[in-house]
Amino acid sequence: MIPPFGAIPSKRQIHWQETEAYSIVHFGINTFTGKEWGYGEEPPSLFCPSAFDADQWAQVCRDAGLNGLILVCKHHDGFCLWPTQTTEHCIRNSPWKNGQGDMVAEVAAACRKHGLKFGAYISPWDRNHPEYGRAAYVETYHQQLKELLTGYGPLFEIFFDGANGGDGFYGGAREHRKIDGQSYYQWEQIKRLIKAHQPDACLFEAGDIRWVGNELGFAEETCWATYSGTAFARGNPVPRGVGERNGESWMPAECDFPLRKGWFFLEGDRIRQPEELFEIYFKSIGRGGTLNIGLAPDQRGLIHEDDVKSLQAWGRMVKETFHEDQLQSTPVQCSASHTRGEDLQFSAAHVVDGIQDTFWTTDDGVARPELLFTFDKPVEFNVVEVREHLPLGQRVDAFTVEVWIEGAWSELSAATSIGYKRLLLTNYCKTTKVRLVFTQTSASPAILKVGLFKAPLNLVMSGKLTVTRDKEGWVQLHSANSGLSIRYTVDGSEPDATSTIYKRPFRLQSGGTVRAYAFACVEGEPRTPTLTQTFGGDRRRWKVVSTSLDSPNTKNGKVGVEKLLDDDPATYWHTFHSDKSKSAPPHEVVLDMGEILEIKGFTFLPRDHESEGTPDKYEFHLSLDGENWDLVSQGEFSNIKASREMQVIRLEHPKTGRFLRFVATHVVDDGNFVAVAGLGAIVA
Ligand code: FUL
Repeated sequence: MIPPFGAIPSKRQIHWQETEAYSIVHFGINTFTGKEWGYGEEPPSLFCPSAFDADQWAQVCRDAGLNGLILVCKHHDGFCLWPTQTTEHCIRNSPWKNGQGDMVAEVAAACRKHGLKFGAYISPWDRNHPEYGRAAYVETYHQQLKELLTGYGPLFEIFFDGANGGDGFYGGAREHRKIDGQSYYQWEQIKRLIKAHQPDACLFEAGDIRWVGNELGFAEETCWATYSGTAFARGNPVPRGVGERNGESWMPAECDFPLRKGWFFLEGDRIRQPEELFEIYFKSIGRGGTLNIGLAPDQRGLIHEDDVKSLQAWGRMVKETFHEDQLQSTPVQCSASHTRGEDLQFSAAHVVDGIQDTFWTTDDGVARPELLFTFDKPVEFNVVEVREHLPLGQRVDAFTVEVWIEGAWSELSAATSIGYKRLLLTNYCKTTKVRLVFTQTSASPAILKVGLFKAPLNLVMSGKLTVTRDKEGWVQLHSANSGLSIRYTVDGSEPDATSTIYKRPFRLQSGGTVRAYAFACVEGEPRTPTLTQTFGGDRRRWKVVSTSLDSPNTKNGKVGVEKLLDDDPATYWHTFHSDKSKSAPPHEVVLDMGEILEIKGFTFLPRDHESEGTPDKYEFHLSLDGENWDLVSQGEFSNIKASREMQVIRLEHPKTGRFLRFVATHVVDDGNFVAVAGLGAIVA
C-alpha cells in the first residue's frame, strides 16, 4: 500500500474532473429584460421564447466538445424554470407553452439524448421571495432544491452562487436584506439532502469544488487542487486561483466565464473568439481545473449563430491539437531513473498505457526521479500533458521537461502543480528524446499519464503579445502563448531576426517606442505581426494631487487613482460610487509631474478585458502652478471600444507645464463610471 499524500479526492470529484469542459446556461426573465441581475419584480408574462429548442443547446455543446451542461434553474430574480410547488414566480405562470411546460425537464432530457452530463444552478439569493432573509425562505429554498434533486435524473454538479443578499423586490417590500452566507442557508442540511438524493453530485462552493476567483476562466500558473474552508470559503485569504499546497480538503478550481460579455444574452455584446477560448482551455483544464463556459441563448430560446460559430471553431482547434498523442502513435521506449520496488506494477510504461488505474512511481525518498522517452524517429510537438494518479493525492511540487537537442539536454519548460492534468504549451520542437525531471516532490511522484501533442502553428501564432511598463520604468513583454520567443527593438526600428531576444524585463524610464514580435523556433520562424507601443517619460517623481472621485475598494490592489502611473492595463483608476449619478463622467484627475517639463504629447492606456468605463472623449490641461490652467488638447479616442491599445496624442507645438489635468468628459456606451489604466506625457 502506498500511503496517499495530503487530502485526496472522492470518487465523485474524480468523475466531475473528468468532465473537463462543460457549459453553464443562463436563460430566464433577464433574457427578456436585458438585465444581468433581475430585481425580482419582473412579471412571468415576460418569459416567452418563440423557438426554444433544448436539443439545439445540447447539440451545440456536444459539437464544441463539451461534456456537460449546467442549467441556471433559478437566478437571483427568483423565477423558476420548472413548475415548482414552492412559488407562483415560475414558468407555470408564463406564456411559454401556456404555462404547461417544464424547461428543466426538457433540457435534462436533451442532455441525456446527446450524451452530456446534466447539472443545476439554483441561486440561494432570491430577490423575489417575500420571506428572503427570514427562516421561512430557507425552508422554501430547501424544498426547491429537493424538487430539482428528485425530479430530473442524475446531476453531476450543483452550482451554488456566492452572490447573496442586498436590494430586492422581496414580495413588494423593496428593501435591502442582509444575510450571513455561512449560516443562513443551513449548509449542513443542504448537504444531507444532496447526499440522500444525489450522492454523486459535486457541490460548487459548498465543499467539493472551489470557484477560481475570477470570471475570466483563468486559474493561476500554480494551481493546487487542495484548499481549506467550507461553504463559500469566504474567510480564507489564500487566493482561490492558486489554492493551498497543504489545504485541508481536495477542492479543485472550476474556471467559469461567459462566452459573451455578460452571462445573459444582450444583442451586440462581444463574443469571445476561438483563439481566446483556446488560451482559456490551457489556463483552466491545463492548470488542473475544469472549464465552465457560460452560454446565453437569445430571446428565441436558441444559442445565437455567432456564438455557435465561435464555439465550433474552438472545438475544432482543440480536436486538431489533441487528436494525436505522439506517445501513443509513435513507437517509444519508456524508462525511469527509479521504479518502486523494481516492480512492473509501477513501471514507466504505465504512463503511456492509457489505463486509468495504473501509474509510475518510485520508492519513497528518491530525489529528482526522471521519466525518459526514447523514440526511433524524431517526433514533433509543442504541447506536453502530464497527469497525476489522484487517489494518492497531489505529490509533485515542481518538474521540468527537457529535450535532447544537438547532443545535449535542454530545458523546454518548467512547471509546478500537476493534479488532474497539466498542459504546457512549449516551443515547437523536434527530437528523439524527451525527459521529465521531478525536481521537487512531497512524496514519490505517481504519474498516470504523459502525452505529447502538436497544436497547429497558425493557431499558436495568434497568441496575443502584450507589453507593459511599471512605475519604475521596467518593461515586460508577454506572449499569451508561453511557447513563443520574442524579439524587440527600442529605437523605433522594425524588429527582425537580428534583433534582441527578450529574456527578462528591461528599463525604459524616460520613455520611447518598443516594437516587438513573437515567433516559433522552427524552420522559417513563423511570427506574429509587429506590436508597437510608445511610452511616455519618467514618472517616478509624479504624484497624484487630487481626483474628483476614486474607488473605496482596491479590488486586491488592482484599483486606485495611483494606478494611473503605471502602464499595466490590468490596474486602473475607477470612479466608483454606489450612486451611479455620482460615478458618471465627467471626472478628472490632477497630477504633479514634479518639475516643469516641455510636453510634446500624452499617452493614455485603456484597461484590458473590459471596455466599460473607458473614456472616448477627453481633455488634457497643463498648468505651471496648479492654479491657472490651459486646455492643450481635447478630442475623442475613436474605436477605443474595439481596439484597446495605448493611445498616443501628439501636440502640434510643445507646451510647458508641471501640473497635468486629465478630464474624462464621456465614456463608451454612455457608461456611468470612468476607468483608465494609465496616463503619461511624452517629453523626449
Ligand atoms: C455570479 C452571478 O452573480 C452571475 O449572474 C452568474 O450567474 C455567475 C455564474 O455567477 O456570481
